[in-house]
Amino acid sequence: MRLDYLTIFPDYFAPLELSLPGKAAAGGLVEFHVHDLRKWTHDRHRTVDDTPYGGGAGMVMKPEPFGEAFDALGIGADATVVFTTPSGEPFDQRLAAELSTRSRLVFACGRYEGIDQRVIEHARERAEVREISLGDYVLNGGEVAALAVTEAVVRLLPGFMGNAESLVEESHADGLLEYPVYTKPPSWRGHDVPDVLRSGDHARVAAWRHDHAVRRTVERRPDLLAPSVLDDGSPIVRAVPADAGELLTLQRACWVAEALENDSLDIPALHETLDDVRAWMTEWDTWVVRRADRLVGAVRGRLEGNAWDIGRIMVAPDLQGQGLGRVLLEHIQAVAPEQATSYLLFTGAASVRNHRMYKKAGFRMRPDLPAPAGAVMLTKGRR
Ligand code: 6GU
Repeated sequence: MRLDYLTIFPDYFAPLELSLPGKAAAGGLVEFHVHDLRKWTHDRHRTVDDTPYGGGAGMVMKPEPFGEAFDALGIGADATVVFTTPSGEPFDQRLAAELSTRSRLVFACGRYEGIDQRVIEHARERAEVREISLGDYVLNGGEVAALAVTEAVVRLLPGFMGNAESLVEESHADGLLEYPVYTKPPSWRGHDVPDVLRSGDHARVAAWRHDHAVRRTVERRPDLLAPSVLDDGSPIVRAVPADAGELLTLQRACWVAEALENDSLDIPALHETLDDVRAWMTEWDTWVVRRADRLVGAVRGRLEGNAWDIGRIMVAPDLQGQGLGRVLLEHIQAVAPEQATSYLLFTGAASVRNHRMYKKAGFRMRPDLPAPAGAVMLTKGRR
């Protein structure tokens, strides 16, 4: 693979000589060619930018130096031109793998407010073009992004890695984050390696690793997991601030039955204001489910010490009795963070239907634990 870099800061690419990419170059697997874009300017100041048409802040990179560079480098159908820009498509392992199949990558590194759009249009007429972003934040220029893309791509080239297995096992290869890893010594500064990893029981080790990969992914990157879905396919998704109004309506509707069953109006869910709901949404991990655009179910959880405190399981009155509450309860347990060692919830002391559902789900009544007036606590250990 041949890689070219068009930049006004060629020094940024010194690291290509180092470490693994450097080794790949020395081994003949890749060729790096770094080009100072100013080489293709002709004025005394070697100008590469100018003010934007239409006005506005900042400077735009001029088209001519890029055009001349493409000509000089013979950019044609065998090349993929990569524009690194915060407005590009998100870079991920799948894209790295795709780029690793190309024979030539040409990185055009933007600085200032971006590159004149006609450069991208022109590049499309002579090569494949990808506009790529590292993520939702802004760097000063595309150079660091081009280096990151390079490292992710080059290490996937056949013959690059000594150990092909570590390519398969690493984070993202199977859609999960990697499990925690340990090496010697078995005990260090009061922290022990989990016993199962030293047991020699390969099946238990594999199960532990999978379990922890899933937990990490749930906690840090729930977007990587297939969403929990109801029988009809509606996904359970994280609540957004705009859901507050519908949550308020739903909880007022849902807790009337509780009030009647427990013969008390003294239930916070019935009295909260829109601002109260907005406030607790910032403190609780809240999930909602919609059916035909209507918010019909919700649940929330938050950590209290090592207990995952579950609450506000609500199902629209017309949809109760169909198992939706049970699915929401399963979901909120599944998304509990790694530190959670138990689940905790409370319900009205006279809410018999709730008691039945929670008992079926493995919760036990805990009359020994303090509960709000007229309510009873239930707990369940996490496996
Ligand atoms: Cl590719 N370029 C710049 N300038 N900022 C970024 C980026 C790229 N990716 C994330 N932020």
